[in-house]
Amino acid sequence: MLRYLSAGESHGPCLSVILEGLPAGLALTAEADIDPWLRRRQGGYGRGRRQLIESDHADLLGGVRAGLTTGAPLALRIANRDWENWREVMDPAPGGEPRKRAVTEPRPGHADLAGGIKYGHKDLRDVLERASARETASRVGAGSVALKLLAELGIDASARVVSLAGIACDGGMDWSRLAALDESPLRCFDRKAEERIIDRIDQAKETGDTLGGVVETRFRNVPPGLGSHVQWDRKLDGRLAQTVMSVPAIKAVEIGDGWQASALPGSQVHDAIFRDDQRPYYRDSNRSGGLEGGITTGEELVVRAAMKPIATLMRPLPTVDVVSHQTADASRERSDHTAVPAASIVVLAMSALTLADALLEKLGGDTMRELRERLEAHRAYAAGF
Ligand code: EPS
Repeated sequence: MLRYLSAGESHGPCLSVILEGLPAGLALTAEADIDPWLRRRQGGYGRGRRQLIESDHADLLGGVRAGLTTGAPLALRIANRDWENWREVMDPAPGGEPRKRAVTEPRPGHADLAGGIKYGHKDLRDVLERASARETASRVGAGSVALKLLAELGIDASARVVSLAGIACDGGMDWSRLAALDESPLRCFDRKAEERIIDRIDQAKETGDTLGGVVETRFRNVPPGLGSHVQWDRKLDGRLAQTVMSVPAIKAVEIGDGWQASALPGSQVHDAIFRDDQRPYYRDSNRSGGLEGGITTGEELVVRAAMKPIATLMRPLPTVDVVSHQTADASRERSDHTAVPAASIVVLAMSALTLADALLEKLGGDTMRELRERLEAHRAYAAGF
């Protein structure tokens, strides 16, 4: 229903994004709805110097007039300011050899070697420029529009870091303190743990190392009945796992109590069902993370994702040069020491795109008015079921 595509290299002129399938009549401006999310993605303690160069902003190039979506594909452009410094290296015009700033020493853990073999590039820059996590700005550009759509329909969203470098900073979810996440350099609620983690990031900087972590995204006031149990590719848990796993460096995706549930008996895992005068159906726990049978239950949707440490190490691992075939140190590109806080925003963006897709699939509608009316009718139906 909602199709998202992007193009663009890390040091090319820009990232280009197309988002197709939006209803007409969604109020949208880059300044109010997209740029604040782009800024959040750029932040976080442990980011590298590139973020001092960039100041991400989305130019709306199609699909919006007078502040409202028209129903046509939305086109966005996010410029790379660093392009000015890379014009010669990234020039698309035919050029001579040797390539400028060619990379021949693949980084273990990055797409460099696998992508080089696959596409026949001995200059691994032809791989790394697109594999770079710069691409995640496109995801957040598109995801922020999905977040706006969900917000207009009364669905709230949150994204935070729950552990970094193995140090827990969960602090429990608190919807009334979302603003505190914007003030936290690690996008977490636990300020004590945050200090310890910042020390750990400083140590990693000194030793030329990188750190991973776990992020969590939640959606509240999700209607029941999105996704389906009837076919493998329609299950919403599976669809979320795919979109979230596609975020660079994400190595595991968990819905609700996921891993922990595998170790407990069923009586301590499943969420008993209740009904009373005030509430149609409800649970007093949400270990399922708001999904049963690949369908939303109406409880909070809870998705966690584990990010591995970034593959670019200032104290590099051994590798093999793809031209000389000699042992070498892996290439060193300027990079981040950790990007887990940024990843929380990217995982949120991808989850929002998937959830908005499931919502449009369930309710259809070419205009916001149709969508609102249908959602209201669906909520009333579910309450009376
Ligand atoms: C990245 C390397 C760094 C990061 C980049 C991801 O870029 P550069 O080589 O220009 O310093 O900053 O992430 C971003 C640019 C971004 O906006 O998130 C990599 O190799 O994956």
